[in-house]
Amino acid sequence: MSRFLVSALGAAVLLTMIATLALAGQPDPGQCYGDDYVGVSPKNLTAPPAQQYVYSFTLLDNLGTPVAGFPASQVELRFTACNNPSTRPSNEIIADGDSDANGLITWSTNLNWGGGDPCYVDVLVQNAVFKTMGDYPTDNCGGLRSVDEDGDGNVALSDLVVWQPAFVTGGPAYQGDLAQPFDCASALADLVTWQQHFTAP
Ligand SMILES: [Ca+2]
Ligand SMILES: [Ca+2]
Repeated sequence: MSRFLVSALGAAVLLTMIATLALAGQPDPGQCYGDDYVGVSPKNLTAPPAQQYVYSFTLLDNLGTPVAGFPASQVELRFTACNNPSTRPSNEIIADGDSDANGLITWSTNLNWGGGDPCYVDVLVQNAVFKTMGDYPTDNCGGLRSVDEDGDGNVALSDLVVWQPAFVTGGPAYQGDLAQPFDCASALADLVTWQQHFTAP
């Protein structure tokens, strides 16, 4: 091998190492992962904890190492595709807190609003799309779940009127599948979640 080739190879290896190190510690869209669907409720703070909606996303860098302490303000759920009535305070909702030691970042407090919708929802990290949750009917299970189905800010019998046909006919899931973990099916467990939010203070 010529001396030139050896030094060129050495430089290439060095550049790759530098690039790898530069990206280490930053969330990598190819490594990060999260839940496939999200649910919201205007009673998410008062419903029994096991029935409260939580959206989880895990931040990993290019080496698969957890990114801890990543600021909540830079990780958002984006609802711009959602057009049904809703009480969400804004179209981009930041996480509840910074990522933990495992890179886990969650939304629950900030999902305290209502309105079901067939829309897709994006996960943004520093304004870049890291994940897109499916919309209905492109994804048969897609869409934003809410015990406040009609998005008027109350969990009331009018929402049960929306849930009931989805239960009887088996869809759409975004209206009938209200219990986490979302399984795409509409069953009595989903009615229990609705009831627990309905009776919460
Ligand atoms: Ca309602
Ligand atoms: Ca279900």
